Amino acid sequence: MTAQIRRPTAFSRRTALKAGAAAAASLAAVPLAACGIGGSGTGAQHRFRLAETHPENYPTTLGDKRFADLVRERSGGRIDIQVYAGGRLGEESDIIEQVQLGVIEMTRVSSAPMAEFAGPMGLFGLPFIFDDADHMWRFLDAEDGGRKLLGELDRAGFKGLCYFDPGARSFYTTDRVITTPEDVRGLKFRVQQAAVIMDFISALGGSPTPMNYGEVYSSLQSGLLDGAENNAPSYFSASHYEVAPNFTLDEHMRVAEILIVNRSVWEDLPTEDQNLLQQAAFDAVPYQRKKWNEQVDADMQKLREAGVTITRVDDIAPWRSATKSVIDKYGEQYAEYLDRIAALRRSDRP
Ligand code: BDP
Repeated sequence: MTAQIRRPTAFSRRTALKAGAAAAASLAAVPLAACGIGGSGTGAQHRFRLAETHPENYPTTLGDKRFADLVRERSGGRIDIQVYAGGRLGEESDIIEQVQLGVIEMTRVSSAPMAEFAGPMGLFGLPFIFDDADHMWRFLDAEDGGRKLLGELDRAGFKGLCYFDPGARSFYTTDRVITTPEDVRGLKFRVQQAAVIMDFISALGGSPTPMNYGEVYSSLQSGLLDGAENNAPSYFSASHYEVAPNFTLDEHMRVAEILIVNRSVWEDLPTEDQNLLQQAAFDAVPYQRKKWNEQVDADMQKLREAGVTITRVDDIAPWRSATKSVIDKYGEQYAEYLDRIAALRRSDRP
C-alpha cells in the first residue's frame, strides 16, 4: 500500500492555508454565509452553505434540497440553507476538512473519506457486509447501530444528522470484462480515499489508486486506470460509462451517504433549532430513498440503451471468500457494529 492516508486530527500547514484562502474567497463571494449569523435580504438569521459533489438533480442533491426546504419552511425563513451542488465548493476530502474547520457549515458526503477523520466510518468500506438495501437500512436506522455510529462523528468535530441511500457499488472497466474475482487481478482501480477500500482491491490482486472523484473520467480515458467502482447513478451521471463500458454488478459495498454539520455551528444553535434541523434531516430521508430507487432504475435503462456491457453476479460466495482477509484484518476493530449487522440479517439468508 503506497498512498498516504491522512490522520484524523492532524492538519497540514498546506491544508490550513488552503482552507484559509478558501474562507477568504468564499466570504468575498457570499457575504455572511460563512459566519452563520446576520441579517440578509431574505430576513434569515442563519445562513449556511451545504456542499454537494453531485449535480443538481442527483438523488442526494434532491435529499439535501428537501432538507433545506423543510428547514426554511419550519423556521419561517429564519434558517436559510443554500445547497451548492456539482462540486462547486471543491472535492470531498477538502470539503470535509473545511466543514471540520467551520469554513463551510454543512455537506453531504460519502462515509468512505470520512473514515480518515472518524475511524469508525470505515465500517462501510468493508466488503459484502450487507445482504441488500433493506438489511443496510435496518442497521442505519438502529439506535445501537447506524445512529450510534453517526454519534462517533462528534469527537471529530462534526454533527452527523442522517444517512442517505448510497445504493451498492460495483466494478466497471475500460477493457477486460469482469466476471469472477480473478479478473480483477493485475488491474488498476480508482478507489475512494479509505484504507479499508484499498485493502479490498489489494485482496483481489488489483492495484488500488486513491483519487478524487472529479479526476476519474480523464484517468479512465487516458488509460491511467483500468477501472473504477461506483453505483449506477454515479457511473451514469459522471459519464464514466463512456470510457469504461463494462459494468459488473457484484455490489461489493454500500458506502452510506451522510449529512454532516460543523460541530461548533451545531453547538451554537439553540436546542429548538437543533431539534428542527435534526427532524428536517430525518424527514428528508424517505424522499431521498424514493428518488434514489427511481434513479437507479432510470439509469440502468439508460446504460443498457448506451450499449454498456452489464454483467450480473449471481453468486457472491467466491467474492466473499476472495476478500475474507479484509474482514479478518478489520473484524476486531469494527466488531461491535459487525455484530449488530449480523444480528439484523434475515435468518432465511445464507
Ligand atoms: C459516490 C458518492 C460520492 C463520492 C463518489 C466517489 O455519492 O459522495 O464522491 O461516489 O466515488 O457514490 O468518490
